[in-house]
Amino acid sequence: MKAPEIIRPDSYWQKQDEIIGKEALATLQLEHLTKSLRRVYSNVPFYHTRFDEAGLDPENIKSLEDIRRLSFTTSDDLRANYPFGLLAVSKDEVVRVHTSSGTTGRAKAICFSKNDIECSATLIARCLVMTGTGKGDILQNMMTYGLFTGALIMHYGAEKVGALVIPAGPGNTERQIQLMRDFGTTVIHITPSYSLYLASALQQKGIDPRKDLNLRRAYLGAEPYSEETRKKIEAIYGIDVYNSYGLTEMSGPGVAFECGYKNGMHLWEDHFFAEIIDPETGEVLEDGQEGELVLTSLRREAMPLIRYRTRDITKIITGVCECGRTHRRISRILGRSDDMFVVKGVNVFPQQIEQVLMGIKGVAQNYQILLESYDHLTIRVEIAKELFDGNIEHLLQLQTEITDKVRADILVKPKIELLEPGALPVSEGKAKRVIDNRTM
Ligand code: DLL
Repeated sequence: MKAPEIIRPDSYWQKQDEIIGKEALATLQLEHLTKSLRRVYSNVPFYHTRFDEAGLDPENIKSLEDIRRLSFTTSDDLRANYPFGLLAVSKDEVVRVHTSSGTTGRAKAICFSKNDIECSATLIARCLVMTGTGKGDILQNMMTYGLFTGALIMHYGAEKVGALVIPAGPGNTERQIQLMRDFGTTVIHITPSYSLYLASALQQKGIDPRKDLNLRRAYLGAEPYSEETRKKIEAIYGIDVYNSYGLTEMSGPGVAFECGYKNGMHLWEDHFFAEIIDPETGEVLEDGQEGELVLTSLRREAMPLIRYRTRDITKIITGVCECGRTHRRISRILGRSDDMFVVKGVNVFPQQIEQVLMGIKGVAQNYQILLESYDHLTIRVEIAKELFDGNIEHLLQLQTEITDKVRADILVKPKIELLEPGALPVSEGKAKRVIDNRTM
């Protein structure tokens, strides 16, 4: 595979504040933050009370750090105010709603004004230009169209840069392959888990994506995945894979995105103010320290959120990126603090296990983590078809290799079950990797 193209910010995108000095950025952030705080103070009773409780006057904001006096907004606050409780504009200014259901409980509804849609499409356009997608590209959008932001927000941004968008949605793998061949798809937007499944479907049909398709790059996001998974997908398809991060609460995809250097995701700080906190104490951490990402939307109109706890664990990468963009980068998301599980007293993120599995030769595309008790962990792993050739020695060796490598990484010895490809359920949207059957 040839080295990815490095796209430097050009003058058009500089106008969009893609490249901006530290001080100019801080000034811009403060200006937008002040506007946002004034809007929510006047229009959202929930925030009005919060400001009063903290003794904070939005007319008197002197620095970005002043918002540290406010307590965090959580997903419970969104649920409690469902559907319109946090609206900062009148209802007739709202042109769209997206929801995010999370793992438990009521949905969280996020409203968009016309300008919110325009801003999110512009941010996606910035991400696409940064990674080389534009006029002449054919982008097959395999994310779910509907209440989920994944497909629609990307769709609007991709049209903005002049790409031809195929609104395929996920699933119906036969048809996906047909579309890719008929239209000569050059870019796919897809979840990591579905891209792995699609790879095995292509293999089964004897299609070599490197020779038989026209693909050049993929945008993968909406769920955590490891660097090993990226490498695996890049090798199978012969393409560049870029990590894309976002959440409905901040308008969906386009919050942070990798450039050609693929070394962390540029978080668009002219639209979002980022803090990393200790998830236990809420204390704000220094750049480089790992913790939970907290975001404040600086330019959303319909439903700006102040100090929103994303639950995503990451860190700010220190230093400036070689591409020249000044927006700070966040590292690959390690996992959600609520995905973390404890086995034998050890904290484990599913992604740590994925990282180990995807680096082992013979391991195929799908796996599942089964929790039956608090001191025991079973991992079901699909392995390459050829390994089921009747040679039990090979299987035992692979089982031992997986057991040892996982234990070395997470410090807990797992039980490994080897399965044929296709044995585990396939997800078209976000994958459910952990089955937790434990009772308290
Ligand atoms: O997943 C938005 C999105 C769509 C992002 C398509 C990228 C591509 P939600 O359904 O609200 O929105 O889920 C947001 O998904 O808080 C993370 O936990 C997780 N997530 C999103 N992108 C990544 C990523 C969309 N690149 C939640 N790596 C977030 C890891 C991710 N986790």
